[in-house]
Amino acid sequence: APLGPARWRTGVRAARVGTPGVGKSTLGKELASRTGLTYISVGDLAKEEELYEGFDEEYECPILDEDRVIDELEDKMREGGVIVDYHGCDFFPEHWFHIVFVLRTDNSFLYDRLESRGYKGKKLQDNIQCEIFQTLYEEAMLSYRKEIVHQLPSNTPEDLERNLDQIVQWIEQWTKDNN
Ligand code: DAT
Repeated sequence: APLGPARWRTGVRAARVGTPGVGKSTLGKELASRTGLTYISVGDLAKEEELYEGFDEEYECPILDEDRVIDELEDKMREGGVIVDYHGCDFFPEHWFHIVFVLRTDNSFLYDRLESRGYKGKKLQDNIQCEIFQTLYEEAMLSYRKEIVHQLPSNTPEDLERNLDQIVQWIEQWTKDNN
């Protein structure tokens, strides 16, 4: 049964991070439709509001203006009940998040996903390396208390289902403990 909004009156602020292609937005949209959480994709927000401060020629992508992202999100964060997606999380204020989920995908799966998204050459290689070296997991562990950082495997549709259940459970527990 879908969860009613009343069950989701929560102040929780969760982040979900991971290398491009691990499944953040897929999971985010499902989660938003099953819960009352507000789903915020920092990438989409930056695109809509043009929160950029230049262009990276090497990676052919705009450079995020982190300070303006933080300003834009401040009000929503104060309200709570949000889940924020971005590949990294080291520039967010530490107090913003009660829980940080790091999605992880094995190389073979990730390679195919990024290739079919049109990534190639250096961009493809660097993103695969980022996952191999667990760069974003380590970044999360350095930026937040270790106890709030959770890794979730995201290889198969079964993983997606399990992750949804787990995240819902963690957030329900947090809400119980903090009301
Ligand atoms: P991200 O938002 O992290 O860049 P995405 O949600 O766009 O990633 O997912 C990239 C692709 O992988 C997309 O085609 C959906 C697929 N995918 C995501 N999670 C998956 C999972 N757990 N099992 C199988 N495929 C998945």
